[in-house]
Amino acid sequence: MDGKKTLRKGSVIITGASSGLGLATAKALAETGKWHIIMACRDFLKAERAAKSAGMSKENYTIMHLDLASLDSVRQFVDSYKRSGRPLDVLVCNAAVYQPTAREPSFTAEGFELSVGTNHLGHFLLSRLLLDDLKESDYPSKRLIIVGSITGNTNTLAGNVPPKANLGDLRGLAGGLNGLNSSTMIDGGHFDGAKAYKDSKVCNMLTMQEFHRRFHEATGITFASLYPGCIATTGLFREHITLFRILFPLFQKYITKGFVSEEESGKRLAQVVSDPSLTKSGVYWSWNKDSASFENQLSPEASDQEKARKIWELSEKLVGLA
Ligand code: NDP
Ligand code: PMR
Repeated sequence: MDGKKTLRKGSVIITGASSGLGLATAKALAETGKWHIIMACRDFLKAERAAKSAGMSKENYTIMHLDLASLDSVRQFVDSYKRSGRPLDVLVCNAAVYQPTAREPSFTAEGFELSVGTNHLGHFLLSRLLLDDLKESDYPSKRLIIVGSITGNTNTLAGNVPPKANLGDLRGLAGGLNGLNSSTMIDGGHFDGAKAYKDSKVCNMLTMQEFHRRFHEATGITFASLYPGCIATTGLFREHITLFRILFPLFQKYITKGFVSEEESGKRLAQVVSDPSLTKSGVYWSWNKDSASFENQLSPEASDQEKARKIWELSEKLVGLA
């Protein structure tokens, strides 16, 4: 009898599914017919157009409003999701902003520097508030995935391109990253948009590991991060100068050979969402030249347990959980 039972569709929330990696992942999962994708996006119309142009069929996705640069919006999103009565099987924290040319910092609704506020703190609150829903899922494999990057890892060539990620003693984070009574940078230094992004990715990778240590055994949830490859054509580089946007994909394709198409990157992240063999928790996945996944090594800072614990505790205070 059990053999005849068909598995229900999995429910997966993907933040920032209106472009780039998030959209390509939504498309790849929708095409299997086995997933319902909740596209958690700040721009509803953009997301709707993106889903249509990707050829996703209506019954495979729902768009829900989420602005990660506002903790109120994160809470409202979580409330609406819980009220929808949908199970939650996988949460993918994918959205990000990158401000390499900004001379001055910008801020989230609560006054956190925008890159760390959006990429790390918004996702931190979102995943903390949805953890119970994941816990309750009866799906064969429930997962929480936080997208990381090579550029936050100083044990790689890419991670050594200045400005390098460095969280220092976390004094800026402790002060709220608001530029008033603290620096806007986690390490307390002067504002640098490119560094703030890389620092936020280190926070993403440390948060995934801290989740793993705190909750994997008790909940059975798989926590994972990944470097999807250099997807040099996405909207992430929208604020970079035109010359960079022209040369960067060529540089990555022909010189570093780290280039990956949006479609291929989407297949990689979709694998981390749904591949039955990728259930190991606490792993930072990467792919080799033949696109086979492997467990990658994080830099000393991106695997520093003490820092992970401190970031967790400071972030809890900043987002109002402690
Ligand atoms: P895109 O800019 O194409 O996608 C980012 C997504 O995040 C967009 O959908 C964007 O929404 C959304 N977003 C930004 N701010 C917010 C917000 N405040 N609230 C909700 N959503 C928001 O970039 P990528 O696809 O390249 O980036 C996706 C992930 O991949 C990021 O985590 C990035 O760090 C990671 N990554 C990317 C690499 C690359 O080479 N591109 C390499 C390694 C990692 P909108 O469409 O409205 O702007
Ligand atoms: Mg990098 C193997 C070498 C490699 C890889 C895989 C990347 C990925 N980069 C590499 C090398 C280099 N980059 C070198 C040698 C240079 C100096 C010329 C270089 C420069 C560079 C710049 C200016 N690279 C960049 C930038 C960016 O603005 C991008 C960035 O840091 O965004 C945060 C970037 C990236 N390089 C990558 C990847 C994946 C990125 C962008 C995205 C990200 O990490 O999320």
